[in-house]
Amino acid sequence: MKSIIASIIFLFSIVFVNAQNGHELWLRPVKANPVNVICKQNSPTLSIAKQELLDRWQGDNNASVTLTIKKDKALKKDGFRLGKNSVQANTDAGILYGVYELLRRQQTSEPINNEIFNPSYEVRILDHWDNLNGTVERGYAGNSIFWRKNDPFTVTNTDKKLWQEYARANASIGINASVLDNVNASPLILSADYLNRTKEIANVLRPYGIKVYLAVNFASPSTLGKLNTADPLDKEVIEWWKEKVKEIYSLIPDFGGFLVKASSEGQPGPQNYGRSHADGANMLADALKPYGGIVMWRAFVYSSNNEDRAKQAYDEFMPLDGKFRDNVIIQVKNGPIDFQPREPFSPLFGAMKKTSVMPEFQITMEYLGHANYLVFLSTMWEECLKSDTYQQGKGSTVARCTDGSIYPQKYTAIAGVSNVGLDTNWNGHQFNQANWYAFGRLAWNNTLNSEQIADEWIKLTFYNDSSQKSGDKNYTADWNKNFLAPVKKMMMESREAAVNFMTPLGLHHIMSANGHYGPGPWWAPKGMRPEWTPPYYHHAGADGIGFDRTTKGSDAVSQYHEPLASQFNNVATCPEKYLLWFHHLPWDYKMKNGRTLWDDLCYHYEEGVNQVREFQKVWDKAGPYVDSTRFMEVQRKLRIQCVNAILWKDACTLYFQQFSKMPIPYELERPVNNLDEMIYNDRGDGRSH
Ligand code: GCV
Repeated sequence: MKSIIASIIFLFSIVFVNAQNGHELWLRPVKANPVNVICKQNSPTLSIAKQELLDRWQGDNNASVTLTIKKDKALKKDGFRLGKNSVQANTDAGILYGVYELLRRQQTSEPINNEIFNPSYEVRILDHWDNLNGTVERGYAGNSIFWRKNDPFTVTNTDKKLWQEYARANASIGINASVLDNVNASPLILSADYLNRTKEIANVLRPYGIKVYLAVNFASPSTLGKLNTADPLDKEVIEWWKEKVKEIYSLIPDFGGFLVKASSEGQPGPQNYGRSHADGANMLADALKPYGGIVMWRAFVYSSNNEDRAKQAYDEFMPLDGKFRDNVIIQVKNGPIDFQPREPFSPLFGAMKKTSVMPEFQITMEYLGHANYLVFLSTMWEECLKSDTYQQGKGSTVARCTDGSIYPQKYTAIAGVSNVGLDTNWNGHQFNQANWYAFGRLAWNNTLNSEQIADEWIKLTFYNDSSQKSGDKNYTADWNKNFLAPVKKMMMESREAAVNFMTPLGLHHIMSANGHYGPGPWWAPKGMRPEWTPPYYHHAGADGIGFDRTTKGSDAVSQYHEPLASQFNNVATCPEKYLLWFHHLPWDYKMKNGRTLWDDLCYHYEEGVNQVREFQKVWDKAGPYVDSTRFMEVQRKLRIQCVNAILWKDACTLYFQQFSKMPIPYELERPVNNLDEMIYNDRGDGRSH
């Protein structure tokens, strides 16, 4: 009987589930009920808010909805009060955010009580690593939506339509800022032609409450301006930046400011001139100050002559605490290395007490399977935001140390490295849309939990609204049970699955070089900077595996506040998820579950593969509830993920086995790939397998 019902539902789905390509993201059209919108003021932003209500209203038929702009001290700049039929805010943008919240609640059947909503961070920004030739660094969803190689300065209607769709998607989740170009910045971004195109983009984004920012190259005064130097204390250099900033604001009066990667990975910076990060950041901050602009200065720095890359950002920036202008924010990646599947939080969070600090998350999947893996990153960011730094006593979470709750920051901000490209579905993988969505939601409310975010996203992205409209309660119950629940569970487990099959127990940076995709624990060509090679991180040898960052090793543990420093330092109290991050341990070290470290490592790899296999089953069963295009796209990607998970498992277990000299537990699956072939086939991008 069950199978007959399943077949009927399946046939029904083929006929009735509309074809979808994912371009509409979480904003798929819905049939609106008639509504009367009352709003005394007018502005481009308010017009958008009104139109969204008319197009998407799911409340009572012919209800009257009031939008009111009114000074209200309980509300921050973008905040709003939400009632069943009302939105009140201090600003037009606040009204727009309130309208999107109201519509989302209607569509996901969440209650609407009279409540206040204030954003956790003032600046909620997407960093696009988009190059001016149209390529995207670490982008896996096609070329840039902003820049292109051919005919780079013509602004077409197609461009404008896409920018508008992008802006709307961002506004709907509270994102209010975009850095339009790569942090590995070309000086050309500050030339007249590119600034004019930036102005055109800003004009489209503005009504959606989005300010544009630019990543700038610190050497621009010499490379673009033809000065002899870019020394931040040089008078001519200071003048050059002032003039440049003036030019920018004459084109874009609400320009947000600069993002700077300086003295990092070969990018020029103040250190080229014997100056400090503070000298460089403050010079730019002074130029922006009269216009209300800010500088986001990145703390992503490391060199090859340090015993432990994980310590370097802290070592370099802590002595500068308190030396930055109040319109400088130090942008810190979630972990001390570089967007790995799992890292402990960066010790800079909460430690810099007299300087504004903002978290930087990576939405694009550089180290997490590009656009091929299903990994819901919200759980990773939640883990970071909720980590307790103990810097001001218990409860000093990363979230509270960066959102102004603990330290009096003049500006608060959070950045996500964007995963947006020209692909029809914007993000390369249908489920990568959930990561864009989750970033926006967490930037708005850094206490949200990932399960709620997943729940919202699935409902908005996949619910078959034609059934909803027909009021088919049975369909909804069936959908909740057989689609929503298992898909949500899969998303919630997906990050742990990736950690398991890639870098369990605190391992990190053991991927194949350059492409950062497949496994490459062996990769260490002669002459290569050691901190770019996996053996620098895993330290596998006959005596064991893991990076000793205890007080007896690199002492990175001491960068954390007590009780964390002691907890991480002591192998008995160090959380096992960070074990090999902080400790170098013998292969027969006894884990809490009684297994040897070696056996447990093998079990984790196997578990990761099994989890992906389980995801395949979940998705196949979900087939009847999804349109065929998106269903097949995800199905294909899960197959790739499964093949890769097996490859990661085989590569890492066989490679490490050379040192452990212990058998892969016999109850586990045998490897199906040979180590020598995997090494031979590794071209450095892990894609050759
Ligand atoms: C934009 C890593 C990435 C680089 C990136 C860099 C950064 O090293 O591999 O592509 O450069 O981080 O965040 O600046």
